[in-house]
Amino acid sequence: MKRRELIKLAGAATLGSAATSVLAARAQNAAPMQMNGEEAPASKADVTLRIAPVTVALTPNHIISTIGYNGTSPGPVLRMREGVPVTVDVFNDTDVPEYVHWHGLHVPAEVDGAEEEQTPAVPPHGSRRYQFTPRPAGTRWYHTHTMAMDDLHRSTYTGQFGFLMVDSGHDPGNYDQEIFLALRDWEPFFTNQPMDTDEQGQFGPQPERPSVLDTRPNGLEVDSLIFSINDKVLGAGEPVRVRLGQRVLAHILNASAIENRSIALPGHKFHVLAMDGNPVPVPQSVETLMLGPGERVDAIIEMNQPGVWILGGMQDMIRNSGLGVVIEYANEHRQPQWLPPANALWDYTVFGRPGGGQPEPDHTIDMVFEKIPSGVGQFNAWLVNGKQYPHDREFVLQQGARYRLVFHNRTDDAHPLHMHRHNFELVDVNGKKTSGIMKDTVIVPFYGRATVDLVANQPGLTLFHCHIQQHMDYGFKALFRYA
Ligand SMILES: [Cu+2]
Repeated sequence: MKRRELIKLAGAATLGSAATSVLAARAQNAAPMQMNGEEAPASKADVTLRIAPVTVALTPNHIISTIGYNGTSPGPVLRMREGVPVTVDVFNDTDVPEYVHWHGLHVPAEVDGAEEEQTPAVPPHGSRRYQFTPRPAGTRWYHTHTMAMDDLHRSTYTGQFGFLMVDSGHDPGNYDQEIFLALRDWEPFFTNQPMDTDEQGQFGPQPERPSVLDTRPNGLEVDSLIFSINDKVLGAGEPVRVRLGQRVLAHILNASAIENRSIALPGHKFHVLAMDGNPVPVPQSVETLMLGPGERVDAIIEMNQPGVWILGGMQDMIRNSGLGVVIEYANEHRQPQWLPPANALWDYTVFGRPGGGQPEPDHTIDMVFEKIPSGVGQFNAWLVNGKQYPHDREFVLQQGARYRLVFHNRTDDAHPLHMHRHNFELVDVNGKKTSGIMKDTVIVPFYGRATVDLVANQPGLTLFHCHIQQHMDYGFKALFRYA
């Protein structure tokens, strides 16, 4: 663990230096199309995305090369209106086929942006037009969706991600400032000694803990030593400037390919309005947020503690290695402060209605997740119900039916499980019942269990997977079909 402590931040010395603000990723999607020899589409698109190499200045002295959208990473914040059809032209300036996945949208498989669902690829040095009707409203995101396997310069290890805001037209707008915070790690590497960051799940019940643990040596996992919020390491970008009494609406996304993250802002609470873009039944104020890769939280932060604070990762090593942003009140000029929150627990069910109350499902599907440890220098394999992908014809949905999916996590890791093209309703987490929480990604705790209800109302191939890239690549996924 010492190795992380070696990474020192530039810290306050670089505050205010030339850098992009937290809002740098604001909409900039109307750039004129450059054709570069591609065939011109018949009509102008509403949105143009260009996949190409970009540099990201994490600090003035640490500039990385990756792949991004429209010259930046994160890509532009895209804004669409719920129910209003859009045309998106995607140009791929790289040497490999690409997909743009619209995470959280209920769109047909042909445009969802996943090879497994048979969406056509955006060919290398070519383009493809996506046309769909964005729904439902809420904080969605877009990202690449290819396999990376042992190539840490591909797929979600790159900078191909951005926010996608689908507006209903009924946004009450009861806030003074809107900020977008995408949590990231960079320069991933393989190691047999990853740092375990799953604080969650080591507390509480472990209903899926096997009576005899698998003691075979673990395989290679992916780790990182440098973190950011958006494109800046903590202290390297402009602070978020606020005034006493302001209400700040924060849209927070975990765009990591590798790990769940917990964050806090000393002296302040997050009043959680929505998870994965969907309003929660019981908005609550909490001190800590935990997000798995793919998850989003929308929260109001009441600015009522004048000072200069670090909004950042709960773990000292992660935060000190860059996962954070400075929140600076007007006329306050001290060193940014961090204090650990009193309550670090994260519990989805506090935002739901207590108890169950869902209609009885038509069918229940048990899904058991296991890891086959591969040993030093090899990659672990991941099994769903004893098999690796694709589970052809195993998960077949009848349109209109209600399915209760029971996720049994028999591994020593917490997994963010994502269902494409659908939302599901949380029914219980480790036996704690809830209702009314609609999500597209759920963290199933370490040796834990979670149950969700899925209404089969989006015909077409539907990919289900762990949103940790390496787990997905090495078997942790399944394809659902409609009968
Ligand atoms: Cu996983």
